[in-house]
Amino acid sequence: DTAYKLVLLRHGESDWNRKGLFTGWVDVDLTETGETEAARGGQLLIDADVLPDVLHTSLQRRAIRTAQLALDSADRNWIPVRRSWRLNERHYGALQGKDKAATLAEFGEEQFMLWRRSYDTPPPPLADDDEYSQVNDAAYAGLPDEIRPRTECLKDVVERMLPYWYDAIVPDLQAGRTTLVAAHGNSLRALVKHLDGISDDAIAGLNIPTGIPLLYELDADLRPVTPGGRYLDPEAAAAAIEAVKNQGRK
Ligand code: DG2
Repeated sequence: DTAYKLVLLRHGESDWNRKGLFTGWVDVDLTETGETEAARGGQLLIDADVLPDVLHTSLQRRAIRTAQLALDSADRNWIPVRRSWRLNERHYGALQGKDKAATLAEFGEEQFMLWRRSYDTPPPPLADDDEYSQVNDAAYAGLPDEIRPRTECLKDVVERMLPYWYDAIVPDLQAGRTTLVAAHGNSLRALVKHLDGISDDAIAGLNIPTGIPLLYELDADLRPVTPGGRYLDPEAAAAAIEAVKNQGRK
């Protein structure tokens, strides 16, 4: 039996998704395509009659703006919002700002996929003086230096995301609120891994498309009623998942 409704939404296409660059914590904006995807995401919420009562986002503009555009088209601009660095994209370390295709060509398939999809191999750390470092970003000024990431693997993301899940999101669900989480490819992979109990190996094969709401109906124990949830546009999701999988390849 469904007790709770949770909607996961990866931001729409970003400038760097379009350009094929590793993004991570770099605060890039949406493309026009991304804006359209986001607004359509809101329409899909209306069509499925899944209207969010509360929103959680990362601190990154591509997720924040996607949620705004989706809620605007769903006529739910007014719902309360909480944001946390714990929903940020995985910090991509020294890969931030690098071209995915060029990285694949330089390091080869195995290393490339190890960095993109292995559970516990982080890319090399990003230097604090790198132009794509966030160490001096005002958004993270409140974070103690020792927990401010310089690189992360998915395991690191699971570990920093779960406290926010339990402390901030679960209480909203338990209060009966339909809860929208607007975040990123890898921070949502971390959450889906937890929800569906996916193994460290199998999570490598899971990809999240941009801009298509993924509805999880959860039972009273917060277990998915349908494993994997349900994309509100399954056909578009299937095509977009293939595109994410093949990033960096011509
Ligand atoms: C992408 C994910 O994150 O890239 O950081 O480049 O969801 O914020 O666009 P997002 C990035 P992959 O791990 O799929 O290469």
